[in-house]
Amino acid sequence: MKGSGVAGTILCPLLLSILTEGCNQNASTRMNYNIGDHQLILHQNFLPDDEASALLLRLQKEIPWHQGRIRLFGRERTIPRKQCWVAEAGLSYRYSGSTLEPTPWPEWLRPLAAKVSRAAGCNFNSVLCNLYRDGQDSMGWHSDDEPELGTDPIIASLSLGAERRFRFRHRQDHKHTRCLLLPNNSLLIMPAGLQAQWQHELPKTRQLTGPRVNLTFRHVVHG
Ligand SMILES: O=C(O)CCC(=O)C(=O)O
Repeated sequence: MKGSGVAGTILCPLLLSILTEGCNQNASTRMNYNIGDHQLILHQNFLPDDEASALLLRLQKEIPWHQGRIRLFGRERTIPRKQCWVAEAGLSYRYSGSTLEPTPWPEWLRPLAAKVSRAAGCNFNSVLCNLYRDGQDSMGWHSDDEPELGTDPIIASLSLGAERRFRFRHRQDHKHTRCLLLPNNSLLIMPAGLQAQWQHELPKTRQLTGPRVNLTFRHVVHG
């Protein structure tokens, strides 16, 4: 009896801390969404909670963010967000009349790229990092179909921070739309073939919205 009392005193706090730890960690889930003939996968709670929070802070602090300019309908304008193109040397990225020169991979980002590559079944060698400071930062309609991504690229998009709406519209019929909510710590996998038929956008919102970092992992086929 005496012995079990001592064991109980030791075991109970241990058991309690294991159980509480379990409760604090949101379970990782995987959901499928159909857009036309394409099946998108949304992993919620892709990373352990504390890892996701630490990563969001580190990305905001350590990525060399800049607010670039693009050419749209013949006019040059400042983009409504900050961005950084991270890739191996020589892999530049051209879109909307501007060229993004690669920032070398920070060592601390490589394990995440490997984990995202495993989840998507694609060997990503580059990532476009986007920082949306608040609800007025956004990204307009486009497809990720630049020639350097090859035909029918798979794109994996990790969202950290504020939840935002993400919209799709069919390239031939703009009235045909779909909308997804991208929560904190979620990974959206856009399958091969989607970009050729659908565009996507991250619209502005009037709601009070904190910062959000989005990482879209890509495979560049030539430099
Ligand atoms: O921030 C997002 O979720 C969208 C990013 C995006 O569309 C892109 O990088 O091409």
